[in-house]
Amino acid sequence: MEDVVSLEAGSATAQVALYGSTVIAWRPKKSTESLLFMSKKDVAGKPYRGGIPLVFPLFGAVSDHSDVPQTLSKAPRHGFARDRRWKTIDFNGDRVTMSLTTQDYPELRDGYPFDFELHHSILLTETALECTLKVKHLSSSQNDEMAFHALFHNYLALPSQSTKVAGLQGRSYRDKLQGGKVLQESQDTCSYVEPKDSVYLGGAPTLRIGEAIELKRSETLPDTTLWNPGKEAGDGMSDLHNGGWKEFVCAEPGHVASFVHLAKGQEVCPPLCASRVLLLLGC
Ligand code: TA6
Repeated sequence: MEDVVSLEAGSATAQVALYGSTVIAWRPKKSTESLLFMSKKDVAGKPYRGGIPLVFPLFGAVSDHSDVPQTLSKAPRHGFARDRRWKTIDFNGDRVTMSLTTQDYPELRDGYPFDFELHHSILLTETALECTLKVKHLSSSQNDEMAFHALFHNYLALPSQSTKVAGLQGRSYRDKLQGGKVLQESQDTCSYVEPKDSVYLGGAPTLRIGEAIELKRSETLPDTTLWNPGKEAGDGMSDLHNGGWKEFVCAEPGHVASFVHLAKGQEVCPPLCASRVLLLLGC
């Protein structure tokens, strides 16, 4: 069975790895390079350092949060979704849907006591990449209410280190580099001569990264994490090539400031759309 599904839409292409259902490349029309950063250093058995890893059911580590339910107390850092081989359940040239279920991985119930199905659908058009994550809490579950975080951990390739991320001015954010202190964003956020690890709270803003990428999302993904490790942390990462920290910004729409709670038989479907605004490029 192939490990990567290739999508085409006109002259646009994308690749989605079955491992983690991770989008590992996206070339909108007229792009010669992928707009997603991928580390040149691969470490076997570790989730991709790049592309669009899926974070589910926990963002960060248990110790990062004061409100972690008992059912999530054993969840690994950033959850298990990015660290399992998903199954392709539908494919049609420009779109693919992959699933991750407790039916395929019953052992997941040991650390996360629910019956659930995740469906990750990726739709490619000539100028956009739309990722939709559907979370279904199955009626057969042993627990009534399933709690989770969900986030698309986008690694966006930076054309230059002066690239700005626009759209967060005036918003409140939790600065993880200052112990989670809540601050107010005073400017369009520049990248990335300084490390940054900030969770912007609520609002589902549309962001613009540089002059080519517009990042939209649904109301069900109201929070936004911006992250770049900076030189010291970046040079210490075993799965990041030398200087790789200068080549990306992570702009991550998610529901991570609080947990989503799903009753048995319920589902939620938060789409993320990273679109390329061609008119800005005069295309
Ligand atoms: O999304 C930002 C963040 O939570 C940072 O704190 C940093 O740890 C990053 O994720 C990468 O996490 P990972 O587990 O993939 O190394």
